[in-house]
Amino acid sequence: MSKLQALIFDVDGTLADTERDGHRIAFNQTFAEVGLGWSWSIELYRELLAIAGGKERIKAYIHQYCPEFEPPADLQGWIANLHQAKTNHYRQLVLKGEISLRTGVRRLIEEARQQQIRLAIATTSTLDNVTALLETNLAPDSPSWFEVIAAGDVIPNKKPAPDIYKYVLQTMHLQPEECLAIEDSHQGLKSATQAGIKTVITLNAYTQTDDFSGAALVLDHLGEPGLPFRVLGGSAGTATYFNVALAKSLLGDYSPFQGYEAQ
Ligand code: XBP
Ligand code: MG
Repeated sequence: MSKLQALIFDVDGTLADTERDGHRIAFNQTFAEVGLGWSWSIELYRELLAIAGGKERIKAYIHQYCPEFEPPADLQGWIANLHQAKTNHYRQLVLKGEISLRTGVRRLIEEARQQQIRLAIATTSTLDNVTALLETNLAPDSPSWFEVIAAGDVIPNKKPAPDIYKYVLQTMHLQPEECLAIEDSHQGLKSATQAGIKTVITLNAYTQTDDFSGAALVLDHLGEPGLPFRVLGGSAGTATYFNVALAKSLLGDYSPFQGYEAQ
C-alpha cells in the first residue's frame, strides 16, 4: 500500500494567488471605510506578509508604522472588529469571482479524489475566506471534500509554527510520513516540515525570493498536461506536471513513471 494517504493544501498563494489583489485590497477597503488613512502598497504588503495572520499583521503595522496612532483601550477587540470587516470585504471579492484557482489545483484535487487520496487544508487565513474560495472556484459542496479545514485561530500559534499541520495530523489520525504538504512560502514550508511533513512549494511573486531549503520540490506552479511546470529545486524526474504519481514518488513510493529519483 502506498505511503501517501493525504495531500494537505495551504490556501493563500497556493490554492490561489489571494494576497496582492485579494487580501491586500480588502484591508485597504476596510481602512478607507473607517477613515484610518492607511493604505498598504504592493511593496509594503510584501513586508507585512512576514507576519502570518491578518489580525497579527494589523497589530504589527500599528507598532512599526503608526507611532502617532492612539490605540483604543481594547486594542485587541478593536483589531478583531476591523479584521471581521476586512474578512467581509475579502469574501465579497471572492464571491464576485475575482480570485481564481492557480494552475493545476483543480486537476490535482480531482485526481486525488478519484484515487481515494484524503484531502485537508492547513491555512493561517480565516475559515470564512477558505469556504468562499472553495465554493466559488471549485464546487458548491467542495469544502466537504476536505476532511479537515484547519484555519486561522483554531490553533494558538500560527505559521511558521507547526501547530496547524500537527492539528491536521491529529484530527486525521495520520503520521507525517503518510502526507505531503503543498505550500507557497518559507513560513508555510517551516510549519509543515517542523511537523515532519514533506513539502512541495509552488512559489509566487511574493514568495519567489523566499528560502525554500528543505522542500522536497520547488515549482513555479503545479502545471497541466499542456502547460509544463518549471522545476526550481529538487527533482521531478520526467514529469512535466504535478500529479498523484509524482506525489507518491516524493514519499519514496514506487512510481510507474521511470526516471523519478525517490526523495
Ligand atoms: C496566509 C496568511 C493569512 C492571509 C490573510 O495564509 O498569512 O493571514 O494573508 O488572511 P496561508 P486573514 O497560511 O493560507 O498562506 O486576514 O484571514 O488572516
Ligand atoms: Mg500561503
